[in-house]
Amino acid sequence: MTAQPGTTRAVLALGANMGDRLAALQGAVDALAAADGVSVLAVSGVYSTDPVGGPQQDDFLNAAVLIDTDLTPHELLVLAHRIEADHHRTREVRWGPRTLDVDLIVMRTAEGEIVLDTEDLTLPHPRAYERAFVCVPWADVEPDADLPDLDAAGVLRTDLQLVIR
Ligand code: PH2
Ligand code: MG
Ligand code: MG
Repeated sequence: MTAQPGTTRAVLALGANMGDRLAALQGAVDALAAADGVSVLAVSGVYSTDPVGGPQQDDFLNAAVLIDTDLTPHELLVLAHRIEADHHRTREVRWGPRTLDVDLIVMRTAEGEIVLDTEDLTLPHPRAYERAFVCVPWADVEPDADLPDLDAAGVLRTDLQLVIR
């Protein structure tokens, strides 16, 4: 589905594997809902997932959020980073453990999908379609989204476990 004229629809992916993971995901949703220029339309279930990539680390909780926003992609990125920082997120190890990760997955205007490749932001998210921990929650919030066949080889969902709906 596309956004209303003048607004942008966006899918955000949330992840956490340190500290109180569920509180961090809920805190991110609350912060998005409270932010100027953002309306939260839907929140996925919360999934327990095996870590993908990076060092050996604890399981993640992952979720997805569908929003409408007046923010530009970079304004939304700044908001995502602010929400991460508010949850004591540090960036020591790429793909390493984190208290909260808020990733921009796709953004769409009435004109279509926003395609962007800048130093700090690439849209659509370059690895989203390979990651069951992104696509499965995404399908919750956008059942009509054009997602890969999640049961097909290459996108495993055996590591996914729905913990809250
Ligand atoms: N995020 C990563 C790296 N690996 N694995 C899971 N299961 N969930 C994540 O959110 C995740 C990951 C980098 O952002
Ligand atoms: Mg991130
Ligand atoms: Mg990430």
